[in-house]
Amino acid sequence: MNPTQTLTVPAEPYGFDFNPATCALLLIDMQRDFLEPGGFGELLGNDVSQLRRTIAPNQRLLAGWRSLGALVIHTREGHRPDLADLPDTKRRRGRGARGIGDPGPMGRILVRGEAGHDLIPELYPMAGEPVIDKPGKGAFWATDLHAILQNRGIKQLIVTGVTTEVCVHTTVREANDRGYDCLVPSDCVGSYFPEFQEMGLRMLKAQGGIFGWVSDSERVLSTLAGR
Ligand code: TIU
Repeated sequence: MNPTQTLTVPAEPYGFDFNPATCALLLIDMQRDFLEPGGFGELLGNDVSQLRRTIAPNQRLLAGWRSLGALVIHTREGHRPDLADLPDTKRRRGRGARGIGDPGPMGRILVRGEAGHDLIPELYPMAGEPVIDKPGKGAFWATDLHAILQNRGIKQLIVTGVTTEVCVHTTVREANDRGYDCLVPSDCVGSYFPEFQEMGLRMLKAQGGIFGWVSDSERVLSTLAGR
């Protein structure tokens, strides 16, 4: 990587200038319980195909990003087995038959160390890629993500993962308030709800890019390849 190189990805509301040496790819919560048929997400009645369509574009983007030697960070939403980091408000919300910490189709729901909490095999971290365990929707709250980014001199983030309006949005908003630029590739983020996908992306780039930029994996990869 050339530390002085500036690339521009075609994006909305305007081109996103970045340098891979100071930009990280942040994959949010690509976990089995959210994405796999038979997991917690589907148990709640959600259509996981809306999320699974993000797997292939994320694989291509991840491969391209790794080939540069640029920083990749993964996150997982979940809690300690003793649930000491689970706010009572979060535990009670939803009022479903089964909630966080209860036995689910792939182990205890959203509990660290359980099969459903793990990242999907298609996007599994490589050795050396930090994995951030987060108890909230945002990746900055109660984690060491900000410290890791500061230590690596990261100023910008390409944020992908699930779900668009929940953990991706919360993380992008947290990142903005901490001074990071965020680009969101639309085909690499997914929502169980098509209308939230559309509005979530529109909200990011409205008002001149109030929270950041929206592009897609093909435009990012073309830019990296110099096409
Ligand atoms: N990762 C993430 O977005 N967690 C969620 O709970 N998302 C929902 O859309 N429910």
